[in-house]
Amino acid sequence: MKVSAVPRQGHDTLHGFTREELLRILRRMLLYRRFEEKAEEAYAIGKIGGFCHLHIGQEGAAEGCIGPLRPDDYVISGYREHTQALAKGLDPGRVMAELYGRSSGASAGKGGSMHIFGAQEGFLGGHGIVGAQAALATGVGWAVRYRGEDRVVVCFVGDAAVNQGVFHESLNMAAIWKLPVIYVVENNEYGMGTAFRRVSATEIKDRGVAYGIPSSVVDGQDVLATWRHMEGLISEVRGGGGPRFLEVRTYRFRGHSMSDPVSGTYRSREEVAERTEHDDPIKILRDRMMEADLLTQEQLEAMDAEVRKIVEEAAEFADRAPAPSPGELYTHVYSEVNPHGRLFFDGRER
Ligand SMILES: Cc1ncc(C[n+]2csc(CCOP(=O)(O)OP(=O)(O)O)c2C)c(N)n1
Repeated sequence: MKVSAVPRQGHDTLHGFTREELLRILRRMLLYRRFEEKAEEAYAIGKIGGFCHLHIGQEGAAEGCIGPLRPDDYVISGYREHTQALAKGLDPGRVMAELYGRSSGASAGKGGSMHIFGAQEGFLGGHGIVGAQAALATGVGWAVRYRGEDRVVVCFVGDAAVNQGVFHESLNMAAIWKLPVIYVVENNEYGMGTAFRRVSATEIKDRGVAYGIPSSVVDGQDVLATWRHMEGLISEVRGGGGPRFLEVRTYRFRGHSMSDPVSGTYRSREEVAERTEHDDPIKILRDRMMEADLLTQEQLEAMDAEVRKIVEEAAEFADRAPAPSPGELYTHVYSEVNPHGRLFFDGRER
């Protein structure tokens, strides 16, 4: 059985990161993992309803692609976006409260798991229609160019989205207009219950190549390699080089959503167990740091206790807030942009 999505190159190196930087990256990935484990638990006892797609196993892709961005860059994603929202700087309490459907949530409790927004943090959702965010990202990229800014837009889609028509139209326009967008395809090998190899005649990165966009592949379970690779792409795009296309090879450790089985009929339990054992981005970084004497078991335990506390506080924050009031049905419906390009929601500037 093929264990690694791509050959583990450079796993013996720490890619020039300092000990402090490595600790920060590990701590953040641990936070994402514990946050989602808490969401899993809250879903099981009915505190979270509706759809809930966990990102467990894919944390390296979130941290490696978002970590090297500037705070004023934009990220836009699909429905498997909890950890990406956290990586972009949203407060864990506001994200958890959104999952709980509470008024203190990032989208005032009206979006739920699939529709997390953080306008201040440059996190533009959270979208439930597969591939739709690609068109929005192209539009945001166009706006960045129109305003003469040097921000970068990172658009995450899943592997199933690359067969959507909108994805192709978006890539073509971005290439023609040389927009500052990095299209990141998180290839976790399955779209719901369908293996990507069964529904595509070509490799994922060929979709970028088809539109003349420089395209590459990185091992998303190696957060450090992903981070360094993204740094390169970000500086090319910020420098006016036009869009980039990146396939991040990863693996989903849980079912498609909380209401689906972990393996189902489309993959075996053995495959999931094998990949969970060998391809866990957190374990990979932890082991490399320990081997290099940059982390002790005690430090790891202290870090884990610290992030667990943050997650517990996030859940308590979510529990405390009420559901949105009926009047909230009439807010956040229309927005307006004034002639200076400033964005208003309900009369308040965002
Ligand atoms: C346009 C559209 N078609 C179908 C669906 C139903 N649907 C929800 S998730 C999903 C699979 C998407 O898989 P992928 O893009 O690989 O992302 P992943 O779930 O693996 O993160 C499908 C088909 C949808 N939400 N939108």
